[in-house]
Amino acid sequence: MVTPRLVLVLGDQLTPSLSALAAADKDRDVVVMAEVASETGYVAHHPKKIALVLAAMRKFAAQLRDEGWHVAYSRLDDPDNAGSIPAELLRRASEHKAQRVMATTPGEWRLIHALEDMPLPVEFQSDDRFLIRPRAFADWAKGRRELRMEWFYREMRRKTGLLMEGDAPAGDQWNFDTENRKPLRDRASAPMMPQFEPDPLVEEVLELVEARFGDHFGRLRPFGFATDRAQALEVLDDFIAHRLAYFGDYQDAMVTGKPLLWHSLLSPALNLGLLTPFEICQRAEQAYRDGQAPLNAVEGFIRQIIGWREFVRGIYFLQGPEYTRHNALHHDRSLPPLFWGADTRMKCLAEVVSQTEEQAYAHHIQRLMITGNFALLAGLAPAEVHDWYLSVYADAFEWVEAPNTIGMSQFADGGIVASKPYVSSGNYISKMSDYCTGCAYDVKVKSGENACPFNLLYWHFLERHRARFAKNRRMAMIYRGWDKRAPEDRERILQDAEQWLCRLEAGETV
Ligand code: FAD
Ligand code: DLZ
Ligand code: SF4
Repeated sequence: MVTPRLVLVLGDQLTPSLSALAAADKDRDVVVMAEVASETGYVAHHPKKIALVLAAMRKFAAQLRDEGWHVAYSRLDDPDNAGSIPAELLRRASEHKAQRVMATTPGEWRLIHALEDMPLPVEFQSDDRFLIRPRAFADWAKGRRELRMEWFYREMRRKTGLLMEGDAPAGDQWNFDTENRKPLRDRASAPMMPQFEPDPLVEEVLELVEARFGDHFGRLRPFGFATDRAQALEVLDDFIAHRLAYFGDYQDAMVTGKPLLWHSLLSPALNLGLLTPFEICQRAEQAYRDGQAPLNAVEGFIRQIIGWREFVRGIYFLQGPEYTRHNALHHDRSLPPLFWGADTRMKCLAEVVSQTEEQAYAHHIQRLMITGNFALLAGLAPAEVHDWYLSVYADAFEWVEAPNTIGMSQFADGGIVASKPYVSSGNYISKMSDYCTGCAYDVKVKSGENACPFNLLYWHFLERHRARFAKNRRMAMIYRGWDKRAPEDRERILQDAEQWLCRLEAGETV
């Protein structure tokens, strides 16, 4: 008799064409899926995120069984649950007399190492749900002085043929960002988030999560995420029909009480594997070819997926497991309680944090230019900022979260992902959002009690990192402008910033 092999399917590997499944034999092998404390507990995940992953895992296991697979599924509250992925594999191995494990390489070094350290041999299959493999990314990166997303993206356009007319980009331009990024003044027109009523399976998971993780930051109910492929396809259809056309125009806009605007909300389903990146991009391209959406929107959207998403994954694997510990700017201030919902007078932060608490979702500019911008300006410890982003968003998996946080947002990698830090004063926030209306601070005031903290901290940041950034080609002009201001003005702003940071550290409501 041939011994079975175990086929590991992780919570973010819910794709029928997964490489480990493709290499397995339905009649011989046992699929192992496990809800385990080590995965639900490596950070204090938002309850909505845990519910999303567990519900989608249960539905996917049922689908595999319907397709004839033998699935050994462990629920979190099974009395025999061994508590971690390796321990569950060992338990299943002895139960089924299996001697080998087949796995699609996990998206996190922590789990890769845990599998490598197991006393059972593990055969890794590369994760071909992505458009480029880590080794091919390393070849692309080799010998380059700087790794810039834009050059990588052009290669990916050529490789996939997306939005190409022969050898040339559609519209004779690779990137249409200059036509994008308009502020939104008409709140009423912003679409609502697509939501799904929990079915009995989801409801059972919600009850489990409520009982075990009810004390984590984040509201579990109402829960409306897509938890299976059919629902994920509905989100995609809805996006293509109603939001894609304006995606470019309002990509950077932020509006109180409107979390989604014209964004797709596809990252949770995409990162779990319910949808594949290529099928999403093909649908977007088709909408352009059919005249349903303009090129600036479709190009901007496809760039996020075949450009940024693939690029950051390449960086994660290229940089290795130490990447999350980088702290190039030596920032060490603790994450203040306002990140966990404590009162703040800053309306922009209050809005994004409370939206995050409710939805486990914030769009890119909210993450980058509100919470991320503040964390960077205030000198918060990048490792704590990384843990926060990894826990509070439903789409957060380390391969994508870490390069965005450590690299793009916190510049803690010293410029591997971003060529300059993403920092701004309140002026940008005021231009792109309606947050400043009704804020206790005044965005137009540059110093003193009422001054917007982003105005104070922006110059404090630039001054304390002058040695690093003054020579940066893209920042030299900002320093020149600052240096031309009256010395007493500069001194006042820096002192006010210092005082404000002291109040933040003292735990005052700022
Ligand atoms: P849309 O705006 O509709 O974009 C479409 C798709 O493009 C997204 O679904 C996503 O798959 C992809 N995409 C867009 N921007 C990026 C990017 N910078 N990196 C990778 N993919 C991108 N994204 C995650 O998927 N998981 C994370 O944990 C995550 N953490 C982030 C942390 C920080 C500090 C920042 C600044 C960004 C982070 N992002 C992360 C990127 C981005 O914010 C989210 O992908 C996006 O907000 C998801 O919402 P959406 O699906 O509506 O995106
Ligand atoms: C995020 C997550 C959670 C909350 N729970 C589980 C789980 O119980 N079982 C599982 O297989 N996967 C889970 N995941 C997803 C993993 O953490 C994810 O596979 C790794 O972070 C690699 O990307
Ligand atoms: Fe944020 Fe400053 Fe605007 Fe207040 S005034 S919402 S702190 S940018």
